[in-house]
Amino acid sequence: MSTTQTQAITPQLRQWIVEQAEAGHSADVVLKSMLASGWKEDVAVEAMESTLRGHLENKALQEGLPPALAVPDPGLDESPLYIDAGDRRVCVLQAMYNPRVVVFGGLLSDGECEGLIALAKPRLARSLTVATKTGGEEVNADRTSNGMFFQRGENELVRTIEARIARLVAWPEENGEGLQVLHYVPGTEYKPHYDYFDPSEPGTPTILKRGGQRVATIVMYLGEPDKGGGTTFPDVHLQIAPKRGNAVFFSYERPHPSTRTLHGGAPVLAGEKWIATKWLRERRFT
Ligand code: PD2
Ligand code: ZN
Repeated sequence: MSTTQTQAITPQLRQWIVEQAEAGHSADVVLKSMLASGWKEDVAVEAMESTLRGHLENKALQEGLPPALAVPDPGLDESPLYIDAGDRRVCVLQAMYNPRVVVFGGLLSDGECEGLIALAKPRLARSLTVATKTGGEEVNADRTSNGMFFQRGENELVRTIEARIARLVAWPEENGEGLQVLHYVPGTEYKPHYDYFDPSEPGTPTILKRGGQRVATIVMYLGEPDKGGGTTFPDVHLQIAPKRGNAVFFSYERPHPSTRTLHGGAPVLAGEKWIATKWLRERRFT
């Protein structure tokens, strides 16, 4: 086949790709075999990606999983060391694909961390969680921090950070819930949980009216504890150190444990931990 001709991704090709995957051949092996048969690399990669994505989605739906949603994501295909987040260059320290977890260095300056803490301090109260039975809010023994919410765009510092995050993970600012600041002292923690709303809970339809599902979370570390207080992902035995100015981003394309996004804030053992959490919804959050 001439290289100037467009190569068509036929149903037969898609079926062959699925058969190879089901026979246990790795993506690398299948790609090499396609290249050896004269497929152009970009066409082969696109054929494999779209076919396997579609195949996995069909399987997931057959197994009764909720459909996959579009999610925010920092573009890391070319493994950049830094991302231009508009007003700041943010470092990519670590990236994982399943679950999708990205650790950023220097998302916030020390001054911004201190500014958020100072604005939040007078407004702290015992943290609540969403009451999934009713769609309201409740005190929860699994979450023993104190916290507060800023309104979206409430002040210049909040607006700056919201714009930076929107650019960093390519997701509209208006889809974000208000920034939440949390304060943990020794002994307090946030036990492992999922940030999405469980579709089987009776209060979930009410919650979803305000912008649909949560699809991603960014936890920004504002103040470092001396010991403990890492953000944990128990399914994959991952723990992120709560280093000031750094942040962990994770996304979940369906409200289901198969995303492996179970996560928690480990108990603080010494010193104080301050974080700011930003939850991102499917649509405009109202
Ligand atoms: O404090 C944390 O590290 C943490 C852990 C899990 C925060 C959240 N979840 C959250 O705010 O959703
Ligand atoms: Zn969480």
